Amino acid sequence: MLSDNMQAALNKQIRHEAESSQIYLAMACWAEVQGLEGVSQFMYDASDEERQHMLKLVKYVNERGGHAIISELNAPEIEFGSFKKMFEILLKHEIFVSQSINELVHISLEERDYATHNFLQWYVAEQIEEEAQARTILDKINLIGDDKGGLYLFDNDVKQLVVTSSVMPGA
Ligand code: OFO
Repeated sequence: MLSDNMQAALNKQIRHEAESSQIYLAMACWAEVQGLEGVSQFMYDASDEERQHMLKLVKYVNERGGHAIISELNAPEIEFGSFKKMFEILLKHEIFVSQSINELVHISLEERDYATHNFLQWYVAEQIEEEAQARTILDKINLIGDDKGGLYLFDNDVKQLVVTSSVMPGA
């Protein structure tokens, strides 16, 4: 059984994951309108993944005798100005989510809720991967600068990232 404190914190995370999904969906739309197919596909996939992260939490809360709360969400930004800016926002957002997961881990230890502590380890690992991926993409963008041909190659590169991660088991 979840403590009230643990349940409230997990429900807050459900909202963060749902908001992440909306943020990446807005980024997918912006990239699609700009004509960058690879980046847009990457963002559509990221949005789907975030929804899965949310659902995993929803199921967990309900399974542990709690009640997962589906709440209202903050509207995401819809204009990003540049790809660099967009991926900077993405990295910043992932760092925020990592901090929020850390806070949950902290609460699980305080509450001596070792089942939740164990459940959260998947999120800890996932956040490391997502932050690293965002940093790699930003490094590439910084290498390209304003070069149009580079941007085309970058889009193709990101498309490959999508293909690789959907082929990788458990990714
Ligand atoms: Fe849910 O992993 Fe990113 O935010």
